[in-house]
Amino acid sequence: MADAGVMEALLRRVEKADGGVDSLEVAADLGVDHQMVVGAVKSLQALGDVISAEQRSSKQWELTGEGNEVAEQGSHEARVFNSIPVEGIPRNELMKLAFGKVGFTKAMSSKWIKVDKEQDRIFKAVESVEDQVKEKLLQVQSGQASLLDDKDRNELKKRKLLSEVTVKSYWISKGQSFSTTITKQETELTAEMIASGNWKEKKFKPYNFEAMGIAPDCGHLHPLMKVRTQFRQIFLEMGFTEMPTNNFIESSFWNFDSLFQPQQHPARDQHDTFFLSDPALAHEFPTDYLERVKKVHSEGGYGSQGYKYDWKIEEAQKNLLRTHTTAVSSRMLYKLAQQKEFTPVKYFSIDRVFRNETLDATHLAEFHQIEGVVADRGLTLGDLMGILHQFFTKLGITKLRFKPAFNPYTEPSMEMFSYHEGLKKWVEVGNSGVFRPEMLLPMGLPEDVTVIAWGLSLERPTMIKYGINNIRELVGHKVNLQMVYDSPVCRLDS
Ligand code: FB9
Repeated sequence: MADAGVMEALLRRVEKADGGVDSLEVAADLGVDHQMVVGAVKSLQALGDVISAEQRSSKQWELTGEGNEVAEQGSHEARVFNSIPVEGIPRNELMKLAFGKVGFTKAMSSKWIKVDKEQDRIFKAVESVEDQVKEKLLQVQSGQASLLDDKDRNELKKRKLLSEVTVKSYWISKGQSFSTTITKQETELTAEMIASGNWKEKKFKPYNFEAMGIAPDCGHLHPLMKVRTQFRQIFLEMGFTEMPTNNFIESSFWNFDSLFQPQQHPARDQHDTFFLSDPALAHEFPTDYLERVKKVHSEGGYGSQGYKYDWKIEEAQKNLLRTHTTAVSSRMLYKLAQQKEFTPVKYFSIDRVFRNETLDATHLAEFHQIEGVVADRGLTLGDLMGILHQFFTKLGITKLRFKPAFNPYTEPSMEMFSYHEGLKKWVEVGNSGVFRPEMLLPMGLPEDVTVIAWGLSLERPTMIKYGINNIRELVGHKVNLQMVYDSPVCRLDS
């Protein structure tokens, strides 16, 4: 709020003025800085339609720094004249004075001084002089620049004692609700005002819809969670149902055996998997299903020769931190197989998985796996390619390539690659495949049902979308929480 005194003084001048007043003149009248009057204008405008203020530019003559010095101490030539004693002064001594050179030239041209060449001394040529330059500058300083003619002003401008500046000011006139008294504006309508009815006499501050809201002091979603929401939305609009993934701990049976991953597979040993010490073993399995899994691993079946090894339940009982969400997919497909009638399904999951792997700038011992699963009669690799194109297009990825790969539980399998315009190279964007019959048939699914599935991580797209290079800037104890607060909303398709 501006100075109330200046505001009231301004209103009084506007009231008396015929038409309006200029803010520069008001500032000169009140002897205050122009910015004080501008502040009063802004405050009065905020009170409603008390005044009307139009911004305008005008040219104004102002003294330069040197001009102010001359107005105070006299022109160079006058100061040279006044510094010459009766007996004269040696030329070189005069030239040592700060105003010597310019003053000597001007005083000579005004015939105020003369030079004795033999002695090289300078003498006064007249009794006294009138310092008109100083007088003119004092006129400008007191706001009477208009008394000078163009010749004078240009001469002073040429000597860099005067400059013409553009000054922004306001032309202030009465508004529709003009008043010389400043009534306090209410900023809120209270119950008391309504009950008493005295709101009718009050003035209310107009609502400023342009004002920025106060940042709410609230929680902030981590970028991973923002990206997860976007992926979840993509799956939901594709008709997928989210799987229940609320069990980080899994048995080796569901994480590996049910996926036809043999018990001697390297991924199943300590250096790739986190096994639990307590409770170390799981004990509850569907017994008839477990027997079929044991048989398909050790003897084969369903047209497969199996792995021909001595499958051990003790290995299947080992509890671990799930290494992929495909363990959940397996549980869901087994449950689906228990239905009397098979119905096609589309499942997805996005949740944490754990791998005892070498850590680096983009890999930690855990990540979020995104997985899509479609079960229907007669699905083919072409269906998988088609749904992958549809899924990745929603991520803004249109250039997709497939490369043959291997997974223990899918055949055929493919890695997906996308051309990254920024990096100018093809980057891996996931893995996929058709679940093997040795996985599906022991569950009891009909022989003509095929299941296609794919997976990718949540961290990789998040790091790319948010421009984060080191995974430790995204997750872990070193994360800068301000990054979380400041992270913008996520739009995957743009
Ligand atoms: O996510 C990965 N890359 C990726 C994904 C999306 C993306 O989006 C761009 C912004 C638009 C960019 C990159 N990858 C898979 C590829 C690599 O990052 C890879 O180095 C790391 N992989 C993880 C596994 O690493 C141990 C990513 C993770 C991954 C790999 C495979 C699966 C899931 C996650 C799977 C599967 C699967 C296969 C068949 C059936 C069911 C599931």
